[in-house]
Amino acid sequence: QLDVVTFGETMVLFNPEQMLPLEYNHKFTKQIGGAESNAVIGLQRLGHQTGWFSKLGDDPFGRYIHKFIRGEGVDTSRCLYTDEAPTGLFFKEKKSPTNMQVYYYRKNSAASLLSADDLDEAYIANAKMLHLTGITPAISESSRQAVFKAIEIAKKHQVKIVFDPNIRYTLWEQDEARDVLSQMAKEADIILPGFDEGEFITGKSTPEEIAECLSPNKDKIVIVKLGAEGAYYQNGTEQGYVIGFPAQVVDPVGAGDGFAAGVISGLLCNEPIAEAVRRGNAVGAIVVGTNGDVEGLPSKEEVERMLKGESDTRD
Ligand code: KDG
Repeated sequence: QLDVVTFGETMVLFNPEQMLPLEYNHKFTKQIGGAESNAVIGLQRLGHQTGWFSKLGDDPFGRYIHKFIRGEGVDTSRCLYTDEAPTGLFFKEKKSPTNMQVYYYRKNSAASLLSADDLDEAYIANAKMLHLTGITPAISESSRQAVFKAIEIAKKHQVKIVFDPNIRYTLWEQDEARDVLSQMAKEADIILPGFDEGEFITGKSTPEEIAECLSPNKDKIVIVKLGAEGAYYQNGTEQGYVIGFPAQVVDPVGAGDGFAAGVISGLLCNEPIAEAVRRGNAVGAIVVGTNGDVEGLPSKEEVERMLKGESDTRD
């Protein structure tokens, strides 16, 4: 049995070697990034069994992504290929340490052809948790349908749904995004919004109000990420703040996926919620120290050292 199954678009990332405007950058490092695969690669490194699938282009970039993720130990047996569209790409642009932007080349990509018919019900039914992000419903109508079909399957088989909004404002209209993300949040058991995302979805302006609005009956776990400050959590019986770890930020992209991996890992190990959130904070703080979306995801031992305050063992 897999602990966590996820699906969604993973792209080849071209990461510039120099801190320059993109048009003046001549050298790039080829890496990968995708919120869903980032999260399960993180979980795999923390010792869990996970599965990821997507529709990849039948091209060298598709094969590169597949091999990379499989190489991390993630089960990719349900991964599909198409020759009807190419694998999506994205580029980062770092003009200065605090000025970072992302350029997507993913419109009509292979992953956007993913549809509800591509889901293997038994595969999802057999997992403990289904991890979904708000990126998948934004990339195409058919992948949005796949998301809602997956939710139906998870509900039918009592698979817990973890929802990380991961809002990408460049991919869809705001009203449409709010509507779809609210529907996903209603169906989820565990919701992991960033503070701004929680504000966007609920219209509320404090972590407490956001959590209350997303789970008025307190039947869900809601964890509102507060960046460097840490996070606020609410479940059926407890709520509170967990302070973050000091971090040296080299590349903030992927921090939220690392946080999700840490929290889910803690919950899978039946840790008290505040401990699981602390684990999420630790993974997030470690991930931002590495230039890439997945390369810095830590091993279990590395996280334990951070949790014990042995920060000198870093780098
Ligand atoms: O959360 C990190 C992701 O943003 C990145 O890896 C790429 O999936 C991606 C996206 O849609 O931006």
